[in-house]
Amino acid sequence: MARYLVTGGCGFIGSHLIERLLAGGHEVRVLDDLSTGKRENLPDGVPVTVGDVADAEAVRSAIAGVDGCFHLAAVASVDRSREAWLETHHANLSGTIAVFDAARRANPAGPVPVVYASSAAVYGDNPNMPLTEDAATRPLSAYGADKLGCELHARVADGVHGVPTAGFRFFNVYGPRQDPKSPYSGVISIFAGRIARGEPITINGDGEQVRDFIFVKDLVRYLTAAMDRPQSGAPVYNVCTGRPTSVNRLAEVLAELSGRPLDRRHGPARPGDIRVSIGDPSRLVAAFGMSCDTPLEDGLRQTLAWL
Ligand code: NAD
Ligand code: UD2
Repeated sequence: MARYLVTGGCGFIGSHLIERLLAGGHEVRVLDDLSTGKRENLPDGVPVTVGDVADAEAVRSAIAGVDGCFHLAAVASVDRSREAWLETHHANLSGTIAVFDAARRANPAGPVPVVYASSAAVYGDNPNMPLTEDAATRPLSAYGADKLGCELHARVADGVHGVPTAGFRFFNVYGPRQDPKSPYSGVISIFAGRIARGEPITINGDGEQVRDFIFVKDLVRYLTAAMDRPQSGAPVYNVCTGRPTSVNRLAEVLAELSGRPLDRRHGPARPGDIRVSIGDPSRLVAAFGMSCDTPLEDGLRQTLAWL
């Protein structure tokens, strides 16, 4: 049994991670500003401190005495990072440095490990698919630039301050509790919500753009495995399946699984939309001995069942 701090624990991915940690008998506490997260995402009894992860004092007090920290708090939206550049930078990069810094003195036994969320957004418009971790990083957004900054500061945390870290570049994550009503939500939760309510969906452009969709319950297994075996050298891993799915195909499968007719409209392509995003999961599989193996249909069924 260990004690963990989960920043952003009231969010979509954080709530699944906490479910897994509690099932493993661990003690969990959360730091979250509830900007997109909800307390209802968590079972009763999980202590939540409402605070900003960029507030160094709030982080120091939340992390005191834990055995490790899962750092997921961020403004998880490329659009928001364009609208509120400096504000999202505080949360996304300064917040991460605050966590690494506090991890140095979190425990009298020494620095504690930090497992943190990065993003496929660090690759930007790199066209060399599938993307390996060694592919060039060329972020196109403030969000992607800040996630890359987190990875650079993880090297400082490890090399200069002895804080073990592991970073995970999530591709397109989906599953229950991804808010279908948020305009910043992923395509799966938007389509699933609209199709289930019998509303039309809008496909941006021709719909033949592809993504590498990962089911949230597959993802959280890597986070806990990395915490169990902290490594030096600030490694980063793609979290992806290596399998492409087009937006058109996604819409068709969702309509079929929900037993609803598909009312699909095509809008203009989203400015700056990436045509193909596929990751190479080889390093992830080699390091952890497991792959993201939930078939898309099964993950979509679970997502629809939650609505
Ligand atoms: P989410 O919005 O559901 O969760 C983020 C959580 O962080 C929320 O509970 C929010 O209230 C909290 N938060 C935001 N700003 C904060 C601040 N300044 N201080 C404290 N708490 C704050 O999003 P998610 O999809 O669960 O994302 C979790 C992590 O995964 C984020 O770091 C995100 O960038 C990363 N990520 C997600 C995806 C995806 O497809 N969902 C892809 C790549 C990376
Ligand atoms: C994802 C992440 C983003 C960043 C980026 C990295 C989400 C929500 N966003 O952006 O944070 O990590 O990857 O490259 O996970 N679409 C439609 N109709 C809709 C909504 C979306 O056609 O109503 C299309 C959209 O134009 C895109 C695809 O679906 O081609 C996926 O869109 P998304 O917003 O879910 O994710 P993405 O890959 O743009």
